[in-house]
Amino acid sequence: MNKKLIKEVKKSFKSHFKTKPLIVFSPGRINLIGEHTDYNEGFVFPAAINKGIALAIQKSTSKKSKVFAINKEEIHEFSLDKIQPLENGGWQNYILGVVAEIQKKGIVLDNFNIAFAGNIPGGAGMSSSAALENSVVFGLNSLFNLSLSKKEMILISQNAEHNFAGVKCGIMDQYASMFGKKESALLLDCRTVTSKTFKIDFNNYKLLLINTNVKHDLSESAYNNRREVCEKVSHLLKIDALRDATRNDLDKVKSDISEEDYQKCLYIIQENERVQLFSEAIEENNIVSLGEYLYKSHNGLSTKYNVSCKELDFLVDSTRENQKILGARMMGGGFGGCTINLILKSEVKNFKKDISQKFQNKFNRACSIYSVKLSKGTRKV
Ligand code: GAF
Repeated sequence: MNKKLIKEVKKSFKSHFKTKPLIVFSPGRINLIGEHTDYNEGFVFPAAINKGIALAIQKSTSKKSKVFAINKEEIHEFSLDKIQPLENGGWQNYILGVVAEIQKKGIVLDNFNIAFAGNIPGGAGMSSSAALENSVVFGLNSLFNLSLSKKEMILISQNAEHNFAGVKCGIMDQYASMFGKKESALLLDCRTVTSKTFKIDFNNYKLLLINTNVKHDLSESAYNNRREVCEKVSHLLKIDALRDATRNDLDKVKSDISEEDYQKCLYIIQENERVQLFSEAIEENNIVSLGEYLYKSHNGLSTKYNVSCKELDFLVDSTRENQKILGARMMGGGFGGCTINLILKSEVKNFKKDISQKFQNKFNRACSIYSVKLSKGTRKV
């Protein structure tokens, strides 16, 4: 599948820019567990997948840099001086942001051309934006021999997201997309930005993603608002981040904060613990408890952290009575996107048919279902 994508990008670049490009593939990600814990300096458990962005890049002698978004059939041309975010910029801002963040380091770039295309469904919570940012920074690093380390590159990508897309994201998506390993997930400590690799094999079970195909408005402001709540309470507790808090600590400031904020912080403390328990269960090959943690995570995200929506809740609730599904939860930032399900391999076909029908009947629109392979991170191809 990616071979076709890469071929298409190469061909399109050559026909537009008439030179031979360097090609980068940067994957999207899934997250087994640990949602919204990354910006609390906690733990997350993501994996890079076999869907992503293919990007072709080469130096240019013209006075401007040009980027061709193949899927959208849109070209953006810009000068490397005084780069600013575009007011209604979508994909353009991820690219401009990466370039500007590289320049902030005092690095002088020459003009370049890019063509890119992707196969990550947009708005699905599978980090197409991190994949795009990483592909650009990785491509520029290779093209101009910038000697940036992978860690420097993901921080550039994250800053691009903060300053050009306006989302104060954590480091999970950029890390997973850059450092992903084949057939593995990464238990990432977002404080030290280091990870432990876990080979993933769920015996007779597999992961299945179901996309609600909805992305609700205000998801970005709601995301930033969650982060502000966490930081406000950390400040009150005189700690760097909620990673350092226990429920006991939180109870001591309960009367100083609203019940909603208390519940949100409690969710973070509990989710962070769950990531640890989940990784222990993987080590013990205790697949049944993995499913239980997924449900607990969803309950917390939905009722305490308040980032689910009716479509996600419906998908998760529809699995609860099915003995062949061990667990499910919403994945990513929330307010739409996908659920991740741990399902008996032999049940996949039945379940797909059943849930598609139920979702259609309930919301009068289709959901989409994907199987993904856990794959390597950003690389030259
Ligand atoms: C989004 C963000 F980009 C991540 O940093 C993370 O916070 C995630 O939402 C929620 O876990 O994908």
